[in-house]
Amino acid sequence: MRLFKSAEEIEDLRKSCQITAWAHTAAMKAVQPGMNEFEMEALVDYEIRKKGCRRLGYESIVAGGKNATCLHYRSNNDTLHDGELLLIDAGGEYQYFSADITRTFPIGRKFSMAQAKLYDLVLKAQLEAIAITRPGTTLPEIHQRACETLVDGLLSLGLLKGTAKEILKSNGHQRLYPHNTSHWLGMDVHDVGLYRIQSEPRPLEPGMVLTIEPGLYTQPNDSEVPAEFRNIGIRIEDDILVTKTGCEVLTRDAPKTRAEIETLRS
Ligand SMILES: [Mn+2]
Repeated sequence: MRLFKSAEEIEDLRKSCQITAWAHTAAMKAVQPGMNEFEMEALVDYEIRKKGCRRLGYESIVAGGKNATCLHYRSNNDTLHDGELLLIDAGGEYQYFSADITRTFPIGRKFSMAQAKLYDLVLKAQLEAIAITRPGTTLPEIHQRACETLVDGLLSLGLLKGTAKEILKSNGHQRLYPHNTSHWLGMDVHDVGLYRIQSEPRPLEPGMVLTIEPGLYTQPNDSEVPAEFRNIGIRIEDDILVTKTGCEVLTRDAPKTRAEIETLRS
């Protein structure tokens, strides 16, 4: 019952996604070097609640700079520095339905060259994964598409060595992309519902809602990563409704191209 959303449930999710998208946009406008992560956490919380969400769907991740390379960072109490990125993973809950959005943007005015290259790659992987999301597609196929795009890009940027085929087979990219691309979304942020039926990946059907959230995370001491690319954590996450003919990005109001983000930061 919870895996397939009714028309009324989709309207509630649409609302939580829209409110959460506005809150992320407000955060992009508001951040300034010298602020603390908890100030940004409070701002997102306020923006979500003031539009009618009664609570958050989960504890927010507000991670500046190297903190974003720690996947489940929850301390949210560090100072934000110019030249670094801020990753916010936060979602409001409206009528018990939770959104789940991640955006990553500069604390200063612009992405550095290295940050921009990794950001554009994550966005490309996300857009390509969204493009194949329709009835019949499976979550492993979506993950595979995201991984293929990331690996191709990481090879050309010099963060991985070898051939794409070998890397994908041996999961050599897991060092930089250590999590999955999707989960079900609804009353719980990781909603209930089987991912496999008789051990086979379950094909998507209209009315299902999932996240698509590729990312890249480079560690400070990773000698295989060129120095300018180290200590960067980027994730871009949207909430996707499967429709009869394709999909609808419920969180489309949250800006995610570099041009849109840098306009908000200027
Ligand atoms: Mn998520």
